[in-house]
Amino acid sequence: MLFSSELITKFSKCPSPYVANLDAFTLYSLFLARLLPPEIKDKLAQLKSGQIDMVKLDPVTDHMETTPTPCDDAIIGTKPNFFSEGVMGAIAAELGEIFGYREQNGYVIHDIFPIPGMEHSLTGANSKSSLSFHSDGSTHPIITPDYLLLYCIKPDPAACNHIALLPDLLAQMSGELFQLLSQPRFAHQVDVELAVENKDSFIIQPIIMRQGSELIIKYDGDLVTGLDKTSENAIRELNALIHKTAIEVHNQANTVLVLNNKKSVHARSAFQPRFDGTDRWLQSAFVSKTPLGGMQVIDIRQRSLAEPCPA
Ligand SMILES: O=C(O)CCC(=O)C(=O)O
Ligand SMILES: [Fe+2]
Repeated sequence: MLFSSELITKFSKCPSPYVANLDAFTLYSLFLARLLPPEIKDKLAQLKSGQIDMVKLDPVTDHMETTPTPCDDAIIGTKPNFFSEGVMGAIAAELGEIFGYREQNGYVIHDIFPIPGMEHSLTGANSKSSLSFHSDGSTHPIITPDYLLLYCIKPDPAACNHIALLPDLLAQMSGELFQLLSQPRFAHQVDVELAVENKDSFIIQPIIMRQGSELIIKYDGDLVTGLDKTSENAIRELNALIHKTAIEVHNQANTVLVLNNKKSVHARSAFQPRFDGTDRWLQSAFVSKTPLGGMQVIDIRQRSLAEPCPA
């Protein structure tokens, strides 16, 4: 749904989130959240209540970004205004609290674009390889995002997202497979972007687990391995199920995808990068539905300060 010109003006006045002190950005996001159109608020309410696990918003503006797509992290935050950041801040404020990881770069808005030399990496900066099914921050020792926001600044016709929802996976899963996936027989290698101290660290945990009275999934097709043959087979079966149930989502400029990051896994198809300023450009943000006590940038080194840990 296109925002009115009055809304676009207000969202464009959003302060920069690419600064050390996020107070101005998070405060203005609370102001913007109140202005979100009722249709968007309704969808977000359904997501919060668990009725649905994914929302795709139609383009919120017909503005086409003219700022060249960056191709390295040094030129982040160069758009003439922070409209998309304001939209994400408002949606995040409606769902809970926005946060980032100090180890990633400390920003609460992540710019995702192809980077030369990383065409086949296992990160969102890749392009010629597809990005495997995963949930974000699933190995982080302090907090895994409850919701993931993906704002498409510039699409690429070849690049689409695939999304598999946990309820669909569970509906088609055998009891045996469920029992295997819910046991701690899987090594989850810690994402390179999060592993500051030990690049080879991993944690042993199930893939499907319980959080309160709910089932959640923590998975990364590139980083999770089974500890024995039976667990390896379980991963193969899970992958087959994910591919069978996944839906394809094509982003357009200014569409926003909001996922329950603990009830879904997402992937991205391969595409050809050009590195000429016209490449695909997305922004992502993490949301915690549990208040973070002012810790918008999560730092593993301050772990004791973060206790008691949200799941
Ligand atoms: O580029 C995308 O569509 C998603 C990127 C992603 O999932 C990630 O960087 O974690
Ligand atoms: Fe992701």
